[in-house]
Amino acid sequence: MTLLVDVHTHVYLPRYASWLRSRSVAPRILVNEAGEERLLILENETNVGRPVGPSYWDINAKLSFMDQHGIDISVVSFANPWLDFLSPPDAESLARDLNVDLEEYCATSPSLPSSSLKRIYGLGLLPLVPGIPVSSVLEAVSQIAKAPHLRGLIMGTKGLGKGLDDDALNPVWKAIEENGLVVFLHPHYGVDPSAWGEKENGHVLPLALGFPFETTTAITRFILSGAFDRFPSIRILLAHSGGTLPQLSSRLASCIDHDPVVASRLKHDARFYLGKLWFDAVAYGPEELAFVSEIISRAGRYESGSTNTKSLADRKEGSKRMLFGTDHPFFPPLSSSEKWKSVVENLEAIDAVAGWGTNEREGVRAGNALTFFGIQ
Ligand code: 5CU
Ligand code: ZN
Repeated sequence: MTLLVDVHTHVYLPRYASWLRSRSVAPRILVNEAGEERLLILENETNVGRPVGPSYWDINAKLSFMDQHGIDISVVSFANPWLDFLSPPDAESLARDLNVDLEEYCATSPSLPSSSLKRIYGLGLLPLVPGIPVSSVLEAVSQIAKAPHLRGLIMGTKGLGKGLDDDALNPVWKAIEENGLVVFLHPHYGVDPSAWGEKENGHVLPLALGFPFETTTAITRFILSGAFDRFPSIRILLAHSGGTLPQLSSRLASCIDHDPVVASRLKHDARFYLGKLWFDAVAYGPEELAFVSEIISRAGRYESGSTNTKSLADRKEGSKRMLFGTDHPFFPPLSSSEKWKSVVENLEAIDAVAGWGTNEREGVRAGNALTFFGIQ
């Protein structure tokens, strides 16, 4: 039996939860009339908020979720909205303290039976807020690089306030690349809520569509800035299987072909850059996983002008850049004893992809993540 490694699983460590409790506007944790804590993080979220509890901050709750679902190792990351709402001094000191807290959280996790591997590794935080000196961000990169159980960092889409195509981020990408850290790119803001109309649809449109659109725009802007040409070894993992980038990549390439400014900035066809990315397998369906794996494997071939269709072989090759995830503790079941539907669906999807064999399924469940994060 092979391992199962979860690369998309979040925490709000106690120090962060305390910040949220101290606030009177979102993001915040409030206590409702029934005396229960609720989490309010998304703009326009109803005042009811969502349930929040030990699974966000207590390592035993994380481990018991892992045990219930057969997850051997988790690579945990801070949940949105990270430090985006803080002043530069607060962001700097909280990033430093939270990275220490996360290293300790991972270090105190048990080892896998008969192994020197830990059950929990982590992705730290950078103080990415407008107005912060880049030197402070670089200090956080070095801090993370020195922490034995942190393998990279989670990042939202705003950068220093101007997005991921901001030239001011160049020294940050360089330091991340040189230190071999992984960037987990994750959404929080979605898109302009006016896109969702007036019907009451709860969180469905912002989460199902807004989140992936946000990731798509952020990584596309990164690609269009030529950042992959400047930092060819940077390793970026995209949340939610890359949003809509795989589906739109040929349209993107076509639009670039007709835009001399962007075309002259890039060394490669836009689809080439998809082959430099990694994608979580949090897509909830086998057809989506099949499609993403096929597209990312074909990415590099477009430059030769040949896209020769080899679907099944492509799916196998592309699966090497896909990694299982759960999004715990978001989307909990209604009863505490149930298995989490999101986890079950994502595992069943991996099992059902046509054209993936045992090697590909085991790779996506664990092997790819172990290699990607250097867990060995
Ligand atoms: O789908 C997700 O990744 C999430 C997340 O991480 N945070 C959140 O607020 N909702 C959904
Ligand atoms: Zn998430």
